Amino acid sequence: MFEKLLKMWLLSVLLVAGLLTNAAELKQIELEKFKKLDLTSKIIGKHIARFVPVTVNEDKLPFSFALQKKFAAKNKLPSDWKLTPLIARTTKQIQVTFNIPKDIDLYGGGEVLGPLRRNGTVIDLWNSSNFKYEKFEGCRLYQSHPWVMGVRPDGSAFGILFDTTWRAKLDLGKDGIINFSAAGEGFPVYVIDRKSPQAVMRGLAELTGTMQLPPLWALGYQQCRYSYAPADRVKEIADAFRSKKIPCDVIWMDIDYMDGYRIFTFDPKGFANPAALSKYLHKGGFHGVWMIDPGVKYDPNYRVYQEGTARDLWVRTKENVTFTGDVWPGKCVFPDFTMPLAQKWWRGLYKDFISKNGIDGVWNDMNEPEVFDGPEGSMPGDNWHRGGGVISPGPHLKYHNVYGMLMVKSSREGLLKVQPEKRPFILSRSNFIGGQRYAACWTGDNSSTWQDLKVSIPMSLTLGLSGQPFSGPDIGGFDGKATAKLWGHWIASGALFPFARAHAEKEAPNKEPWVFGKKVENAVRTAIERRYRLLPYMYTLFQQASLDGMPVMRPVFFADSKDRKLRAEQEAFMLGKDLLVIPAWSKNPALPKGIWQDVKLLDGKKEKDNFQCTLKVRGGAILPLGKVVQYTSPEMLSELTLLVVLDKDGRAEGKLYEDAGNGFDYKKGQYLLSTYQAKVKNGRITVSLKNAEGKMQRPERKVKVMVYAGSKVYKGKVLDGGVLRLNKN
Ligand code: NBV
Repeated sequence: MFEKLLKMWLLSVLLVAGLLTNAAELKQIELEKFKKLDLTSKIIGKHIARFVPVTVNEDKLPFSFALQKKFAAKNKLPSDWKLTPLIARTTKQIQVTFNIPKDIDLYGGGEVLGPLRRNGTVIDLWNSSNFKYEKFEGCRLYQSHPWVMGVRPDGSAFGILFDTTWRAKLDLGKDGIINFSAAGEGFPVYVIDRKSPQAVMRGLAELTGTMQLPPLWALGYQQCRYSYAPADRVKEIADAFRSKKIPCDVIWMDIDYMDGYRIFTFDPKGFANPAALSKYLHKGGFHGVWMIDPGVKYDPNYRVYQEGTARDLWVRTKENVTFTGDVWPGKCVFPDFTMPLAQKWWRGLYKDFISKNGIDGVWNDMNEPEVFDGPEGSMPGDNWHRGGGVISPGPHLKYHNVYGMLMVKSSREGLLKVQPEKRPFILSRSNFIGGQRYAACWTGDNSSTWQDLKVSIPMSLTLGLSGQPFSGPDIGGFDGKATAKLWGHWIASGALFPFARAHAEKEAPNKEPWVFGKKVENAVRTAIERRYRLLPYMYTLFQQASLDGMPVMRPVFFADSKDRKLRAEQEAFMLGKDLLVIPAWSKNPALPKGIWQDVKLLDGKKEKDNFQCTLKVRGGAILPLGKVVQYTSPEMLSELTLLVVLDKDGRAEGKLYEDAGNGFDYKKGQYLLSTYQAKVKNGRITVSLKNAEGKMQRPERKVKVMVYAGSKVYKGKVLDGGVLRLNKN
């Protein structure tokens, strides 16, 4: 009864205030004067301030979806604090404005199309499916990140987090004004002001948390299509990878494995025995990831529908009846993930699904949610979510942007419950800032075009700068026909993204690595072998990201944030701080100053094939490389290679993180974080283990060392932990 009254009251207030308008039903509302709001301004962390309109009780802030925890106010704002917002409201919306000097470069804003440097762009924060990126004039995609980072000419930086889930617009005006306008109630604004972009990224991680360390297999190369079906086709694809000796860790099962697109079911003909399929995959060294959408088929004879209906868990319309909308299975109902009961039930659905069928990972798609016959391809903004616990009841307009996030949070918890000894792997199309805590991300339905290949780089860089380190595109392009040349170039850079998976649309011709002829097949093998060789370095970067939020894939300007020439570079990119990747098609990339040594990764193999990216290692770095294997396993580190590039003083240092590759023993110290160093003294290069952290036993293994010093390369071998001395002559 209370809930009903509350709902009626809130709906009437919102309707009067015009807050429930969405683009489709925009009424012409008279332009009103903005009323400036007084703010409570406090320091809540190291160089992190919080600004809250006095209309919002600072001691009882609404639950934040973005933040990983609550932050208590610590101190007053110091008098020299630079960035303070102006917050104002009309009855229709809240506006937050920052006046910033014009010479600041802006980044972030999450999953968007367009350039890395985002000055002058406008982002509509309303999670939307966007097939071929064709709709919404390039300003809206599947995820929302109300966040912007600014880099000043001197290399210092700031970040602004607008902590609201309501539909919003982020306008990064050319004229030095950042303007964020949102429907809904007042909300806190967080400002991080620190010495460097890296320090700001750490601040964002302090606020919104980090990606949990994924299982090692999720870093391997992955093959997908809509859909590999029936099960025999899945096996055929897996077998082809092994017989052609193209490394691969994961095969993906898209919606056609289901029985009539009913989630948590299997097609009785094509996938009669999913457990046997999983067993087959596992035997070949593969893992299987299977799709689960949020739409539940409206079918009184279907268990999932029956259970959710009996528990009364579906999203409702404003008239308080169950909302239905069309998706793949036809008419569907949608779990109201704001309800703790719906979350609990959803978690439980994974129990049998995972344990009986040997499923390794889950792919949550369509979770904006996409609704074919709904306004702007989703649910009406005035649909009603009932909430519960920390989440208050509210309209879809308030919870739309976190629908996907709530779904993947619950999926992750479900997986953890069934297999507490395994690290969950979930890939999600929709999400919200902070969602890196629950799922990885791919950038949705792109096309096999050069434009989409090129934009995949600023897209993943921007996601990294918005807190999500684990992302990548559909390699090769989802929609349409790929030419051999395009596919070859796409895999060359795509294989070096944090998430590396090729995909193809249902109607598209086959796009497996071997369908484009021998030349491309060989280039694909080389590109993927390079990834596997780099996996120890990449896994070390993932571990760092899981601790402090530093992106795995980074913009070139991270190499020198004072060098303004690097600020817009979006063809070349960095993996960590030591490896620069330059696609073969990149004409004149802006590169950092200093020693950047061209390197090869594959012994005795030609890496020059017109497709491969140029790889450059920073002077002063040591990169740990593994053996080329067909799929991730401890075998890859049975022999370690240290690729050393000396700096101008003849020194270098680098780290290697290793653990069991799955499970949580690493949290109890079962890992090894080794720091290797190289020094030149009296005409001799010494390479040694500087120190090590963690309780894991150091494997008995050989270390091959390759030292680049000027124009010469010195090679040697040593037992891991020992000291190698090479004569420099
Ligand atoms: O499940 C089918 C596809 C999937 O392959 C794709 O990756 C998702 O982005 N899904 C969208 C629905 C249909 C897209 C045309």
